[in-house]
Amino acid sequence: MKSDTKPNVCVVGLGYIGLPTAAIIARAGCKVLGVDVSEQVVETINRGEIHIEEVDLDGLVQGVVSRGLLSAATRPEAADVFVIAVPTPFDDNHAPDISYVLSAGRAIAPVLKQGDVIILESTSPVGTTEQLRDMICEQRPDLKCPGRTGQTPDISIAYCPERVLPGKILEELTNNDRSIGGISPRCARKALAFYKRFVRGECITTDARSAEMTKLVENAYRDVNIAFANELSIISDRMGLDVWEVIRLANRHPRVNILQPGPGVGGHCIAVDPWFIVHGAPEESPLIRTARGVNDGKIRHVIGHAEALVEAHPNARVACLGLAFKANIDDFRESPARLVAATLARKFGSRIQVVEPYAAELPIEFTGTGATLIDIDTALEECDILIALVDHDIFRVVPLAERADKLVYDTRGIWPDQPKAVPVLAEDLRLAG
Ligand code: SAJ
Repeated sequence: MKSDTKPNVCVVGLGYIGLPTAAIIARAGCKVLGVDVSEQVVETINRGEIHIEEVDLDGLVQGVVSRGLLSAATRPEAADVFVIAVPTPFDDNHAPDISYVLSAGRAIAPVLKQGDVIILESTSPVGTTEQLRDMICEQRPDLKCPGRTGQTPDISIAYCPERVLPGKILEELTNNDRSIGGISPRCARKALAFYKRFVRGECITTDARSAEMTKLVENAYRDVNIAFANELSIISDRMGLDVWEVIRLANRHPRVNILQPGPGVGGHCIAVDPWFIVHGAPEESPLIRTARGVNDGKIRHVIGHAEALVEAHPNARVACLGLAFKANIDDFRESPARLVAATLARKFGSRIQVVEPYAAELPIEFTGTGATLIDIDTALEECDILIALVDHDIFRVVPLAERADKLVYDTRGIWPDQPKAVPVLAEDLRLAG
């Protein structure tokens, strides 16, 4: 790849990160081939359409596909830069599964040539980029791999995690700073030159292992801080305090910035990535492990409270507000709100209604429960109990006048003006019932 010509790029994995990344690289003028194992995803993208929801992504993909800069296929082809953005889930024991990363490496190995740059973006346990390198070395003994030879390597390999927020992916892909961890400093420099083409944020080079850990640490930091807020909310319930009032006041301190309690932590990153650290250093990570337990425990706490409230009012109709894992998005995967609503639906059947403006129908686990999907106006007209599970703007703006006579369990603190007539302790609710 000559530095003055635009590289051809192959992006492996066209999910929530891979597709926006491929589109942004194409917008910068590089010819991009997106690769995905799903024929359906490939066909959708080749039509200029998208299979995921993300602000402004549809127009961008449509534009770069119609200009011939982005196309998709199920198999990689020769390119100058390869970007791997495939999932790294964990198993039942919270052990990370890097098999998708390794199969992506196996898929690109046959088309690699001298001068190519391989970049791993998937969130990965420390050491994964080196494992990827070792695997490529085995597949292509004819290529000199970085860190495995004293000579100048034929290819460069680096780790460069994304750190974008769903709902703001395109903006953050361009503007956020990036850590770029090379297997060697030379690899980092090659990857840096590539990211400079489309990233406006600062790109900071380091080694691959530090970059891998940085990504995990960022999400563990947030998890630990949300756990603090969630623990405060459980303590406040016990003491009969309004946790949002306490946090609001504490945050007036110039060096205190407590996050917001909620029904637990959802999504595919913050509730997952801390386990990669715990798995790598189990004895040394009691705080990070405990934070995971506190945040998962908060889901059970909310279910217990909600069940007690519904049981205490046998004739009341109940609206669960929200299924998404956070505000103003249509992503229901790994969502505490969805788990709470489904648990209530299984237990209380048709007494439970769900309001989710981002859903066309209820997810599969609601089938046969008798629960139905209704809109917010119907909920406000027909339901007696409101359980606020997601802080969607459309819920926030409901004025007090329309909910003053309701029993409200607000797990997100969206209605600070709600009269606190509802007993807060599950024990109190049982007594009240
Ligand atoms: N949440 C709270 N209270 C808060 C903040 C969040 O309960 O004060 C909950 C949310 O409701 C949600 C969960 O935490 O259920 C996660 O939401 P989030 O907005 O904190 O983060 P994600 O999962 O959408 O994206 C995170 C981001 N990481 C950090 O902020 C450190 C993002 O920058 C990463 O790129 C992304 O994970 C990722 O892909 O790793």
